[in-house]
Amino acid sequence: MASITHIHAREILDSRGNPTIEVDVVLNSSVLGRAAVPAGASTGINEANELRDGDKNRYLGKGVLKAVENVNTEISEAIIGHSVFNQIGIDQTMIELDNTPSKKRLGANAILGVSLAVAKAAANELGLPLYRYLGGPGVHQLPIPMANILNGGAHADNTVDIQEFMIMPVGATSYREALRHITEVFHTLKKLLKERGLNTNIGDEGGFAPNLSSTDETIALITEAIEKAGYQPKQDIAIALDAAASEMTHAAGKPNTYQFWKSSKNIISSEAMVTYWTELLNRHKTIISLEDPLSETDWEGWKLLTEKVCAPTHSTASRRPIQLVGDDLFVTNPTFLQKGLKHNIANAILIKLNQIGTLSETLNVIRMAQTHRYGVVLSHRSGETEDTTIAHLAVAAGAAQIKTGSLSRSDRLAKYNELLRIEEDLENHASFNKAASFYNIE
Ligand code: 2PG
Ligand code: MG
Repeated sequence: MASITHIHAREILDSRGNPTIEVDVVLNSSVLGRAAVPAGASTGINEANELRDGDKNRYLGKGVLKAVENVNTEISEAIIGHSVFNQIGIDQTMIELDNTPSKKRLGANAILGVSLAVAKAAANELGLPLYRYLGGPGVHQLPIPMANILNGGAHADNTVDIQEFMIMPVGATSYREALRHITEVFHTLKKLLKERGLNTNIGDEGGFAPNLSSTDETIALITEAIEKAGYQPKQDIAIALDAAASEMTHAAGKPNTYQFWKSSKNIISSEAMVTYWTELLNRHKTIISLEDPLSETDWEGWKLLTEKVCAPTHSTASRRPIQLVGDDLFVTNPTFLQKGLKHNIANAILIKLNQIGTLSETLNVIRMAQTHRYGVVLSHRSGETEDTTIAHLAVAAGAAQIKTGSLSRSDRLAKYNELLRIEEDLENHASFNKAASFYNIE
């Protein structure tokens, strides 16, 4: 039996220079599994709890030494001796040991670090890449990137309200080609920004962060970059947005109201926000996907928008339904996804491992979404590391969409490059197509 003999956690730094936790799991065969945990900036209120020290004398309170200590003592004691292949049992042991609904006693960051390092050690023990260990012999689907090329909101100090403007290479026939298409658009956008005297500095996820005056102007600029790079907007490259609207509710200071806080002082109602989105989608047919257009507490607003833009009966011949992705709304949690399924809210879920805190719970939520034909988008966090687990998980789970930032910054490219290796490993069995990604709206 391949059993766990040693677990060691350490404090490392993420892409924003903030501390995060990395865990090594060692087996009796001396095989090692190592995983690092990411961290968000626009975090949902119902996310699993990230344990930080709060000691202002270290890393401005952001140290994770308590989480490290929890892994090196309590969690190690409970897990050492387990078979490395008993992923569900190990995850369950940690959940019970923590014994809080939000994993706040031991820290979801501590628990997730161990959970992922266990899976990696198991894959290494078998001599398999992680995606094959997690997905089995039948996996072959490469995900379509949802690549962030322009940053705003809480991810950049500019005048852009919407957090993420992303492009999706829906017309490409392989992952390798898809990556080339979006990278060419990224470089073309840089050229356009330069020509117009706009800033080409980048935000947290590697997208550009210029000062633009409106969402329409930003979309027009990205559309121009798509065309100038030689692609057809919508058919070859579609646009996806993440509004991160919970942040707009925080800015407004009142539930179910919104403020586009960087460009306007006006506070608008949930109904007005729904109208804003339906009009925007009507003006820009290139948009295929919209994430968190409303806040995490505004279920009524979500329901109204879903009725207006998701149901095929509401679409016209010229306009397919839109993918509506719940991030803060669902927080990778079966309870919230269940509520969404019950009330027909949204039609896709963003999957972030650290929102729920273990690998096996994440796999369950993905399965639940797929069973109900909700789209699945595997996602990074704005604070990342060189860890490439999400690239493997996207392929293993057949998620078929991955959101992992821009075409710059090694923390983001680590995932894109890993997908190139996976595609190569699958040889001519790798498939890549839009239909597999958008079964929820096709
Ligand atoms: C999001 C994510 C990732 P953060 O809102 O989708 O892009 O941001 O990690 O800051 O929550
Ligand atoms: Mg989001």
